[in-house]
Amino acid sequence: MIKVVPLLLCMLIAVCLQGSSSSDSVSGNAGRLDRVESQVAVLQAQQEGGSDNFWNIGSKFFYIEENQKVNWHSALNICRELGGHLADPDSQQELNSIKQRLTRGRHYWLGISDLANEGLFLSQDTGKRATFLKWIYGEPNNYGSYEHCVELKSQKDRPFLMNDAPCGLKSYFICERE
Ligand code: MMA
Ligand code: CA
Repeated sequence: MIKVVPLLLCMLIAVCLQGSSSSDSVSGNAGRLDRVESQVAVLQAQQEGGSDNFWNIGSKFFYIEENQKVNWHSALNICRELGGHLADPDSQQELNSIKQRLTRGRHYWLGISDLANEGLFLSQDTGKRATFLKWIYGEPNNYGSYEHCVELKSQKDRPFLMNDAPCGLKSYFICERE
């Protein structure tokens, strides 16, 4: 019996080593790591953001994530897990209320993209054309031809306005709940 345990351990290690040596499994591990990372991000947002941290404007509730930067797709996922969606402000009044709470110099993802159709910016929530777009002068410019996700950013002392940015970029984000 005493000799069986090390033997079993050796077999287990051999199987694991064999598994992880193929390139398939390397990318599999990367995928698993991504999923673990995104689960951790959700847990963190749930803990810090919880349902109580949504604040009210009119008939909507907003949550501003200021503790972790994530790519646009993770931001989508986290907002869903919090029971809402990545925000798409639909009036100047709403944008003004949100702007007051943002931190200068930071970038925040919104739930708007032209991933499906270059130049056609859709609300992720409705699947329809975004009704309220307030671009920084010169935007959207699809800089480098890979900017498909919309963020709020402020330059120096200018107000927060929209910019198209690479979806893989890690930024803070704003969730919304009806
Ligand atoms: C950055 C990036 C772009 C934006 C330009 C404006 C250099 O790229 O934020 O999305 O359009 O700045 O100069
Ligand atoms: Ca841009």
